[in-house]
Amino acid sequence: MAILKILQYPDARLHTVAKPVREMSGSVRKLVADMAETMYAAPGVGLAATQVDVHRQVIVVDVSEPRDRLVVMINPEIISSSGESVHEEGCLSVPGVYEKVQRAERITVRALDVQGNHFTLEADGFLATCVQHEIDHLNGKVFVEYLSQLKQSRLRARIIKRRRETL
Ligand code: K1U
Ligand code: ZN
Repeated sequence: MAILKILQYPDARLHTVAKPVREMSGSVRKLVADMAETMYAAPGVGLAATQVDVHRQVIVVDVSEPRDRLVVMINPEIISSSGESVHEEGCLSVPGVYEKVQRAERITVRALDVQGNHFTLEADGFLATCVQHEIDHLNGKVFVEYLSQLKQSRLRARIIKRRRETL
């Protein structure tokens, strides 16, 4: 297993739209194992393949407290959603930034597991938020894009300033 490098906003590669996984090969299983290790090490509660510069539809999520309930979703698709909820979100690609985002409260997601079997996940609360955040990554969307244009440009300026200071 390996810890992968996580792309940092505003990297243009974070806006790449991921392609579906066509075959459940050894390289997909290795990617899943490396992504899980990277997420736990960060630490984070989710990670999308886009964030490690692999543009395939693969996400890993674990919102459990003992960090022992890994959910792997390949080619995830939200087939129904209802309600609205607002949670504070963070992102391993935008360190140090936490903002409230409104999303669906409950979702039903259809996906493949690492064996290539279809399964359906019904999620609500923070798990639903996290899965929606990760699926957004696969569609090339970073959570800060839900913020106003003013907040986004202030954020970009802050990140560029912080990077210049650490060079
Ligand atoms: O996709 C990512 O960048 C991971 C992100 C997922 C996420 C967090 C909060 C709301 C929606 C999606 C993170 O994991 S940021 C780190 C974080 O929130 C956290 C880390 C350790 C323990 C608990 C939370
Ligand atoms: Zn993120």
